[in-house]
Amino acid sequence: MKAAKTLGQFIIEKQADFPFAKGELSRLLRDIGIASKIVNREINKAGLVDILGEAGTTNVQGEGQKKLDVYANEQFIAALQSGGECCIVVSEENDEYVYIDSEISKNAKYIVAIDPLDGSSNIDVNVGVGTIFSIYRRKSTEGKATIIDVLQRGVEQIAAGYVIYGSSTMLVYTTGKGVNGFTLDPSIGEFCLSHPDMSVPKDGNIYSINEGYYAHFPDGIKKYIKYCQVEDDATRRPYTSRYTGSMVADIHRTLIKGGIFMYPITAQAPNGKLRLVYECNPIAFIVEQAGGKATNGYERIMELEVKELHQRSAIIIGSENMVKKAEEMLACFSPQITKR
Ligand code: P6P
Repeated sequence: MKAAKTLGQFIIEKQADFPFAKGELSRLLRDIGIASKIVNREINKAGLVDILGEAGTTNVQGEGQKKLDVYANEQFIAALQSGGECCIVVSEENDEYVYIDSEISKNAKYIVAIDPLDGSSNIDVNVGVGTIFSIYRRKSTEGKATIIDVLQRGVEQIAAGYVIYGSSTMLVYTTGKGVNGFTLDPSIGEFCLSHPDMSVPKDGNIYSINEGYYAHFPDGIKKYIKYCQVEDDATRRPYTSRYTGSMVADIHRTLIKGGIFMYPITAQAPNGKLRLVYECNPIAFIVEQAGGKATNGYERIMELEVKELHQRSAIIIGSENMVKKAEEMLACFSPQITKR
């Protein structure tokens, strides 16, 4: 039986993809892998010890922070601080970016944007939650990195990934040369290559959207939902609806089975709900690298201008042909009024 390839071995092997790499990115990815194993351990215990429930604080989104949110955020920031390869961390849990001002990080050239525990409202009901991360190279070459280094478009990402803490724990990432998935083997405490060269089927029959907001969706989205439900066409079977309320879980399913995930603008969220920097852009990078498509309904997610840390965006993402169909319906029934 062939020995499983660990994440560490894979990262080192792929380092050759970067002729000028001196191992910093490899170390950064390994730091993230280590922190996710620590977070995974606590999530698996969540039902057993009192680390559920509100931590009594709220994050920049004004959402009640669950203790695991706070714990996960601390673990990832600590891992990035000690790794010495990261100069700034942007986190959903921090109003401002975190500048890592330490001796070992003084020459660090990477910026990491992270949603440390996405979908955390699902923790109490044991539905998969996830970590999403995005890695940029700082644009400035000297002095202290600043907000200019952070506000980069998605096309500038050099790596992105997610960890899904579900029925098994997986880390899925890309450095721009395809997408690979690693499953945590608890018996050895290592992420092992389990899903090499992941690709999104061009077509699918699963649509994923919170239909509770149906009344508030743009007409084009309403038309697309009805298209999925085949109200007017005897030649097609209805699609299946799947929505967990945890973006990482819905995206992971889309990556493996195909389908479309949509979080459009609504009356309550006129700019969309999901965050561009640490949710939409990293997930878009992964899905595009797997052959899928990611837009806000009108423009490619990764080309959207990034104006602020916690900027929101609508997102329509998944199987290329399904996203194209949704875009057609938006163009027809909800033409873009102003360039976002
Ligand atoms: P709603 C979780 O809070 C999250 O950020 C994503 O993981 C998820 O896709 C979305 O929000 C769910 O939002 O409005 O459907 O509950």
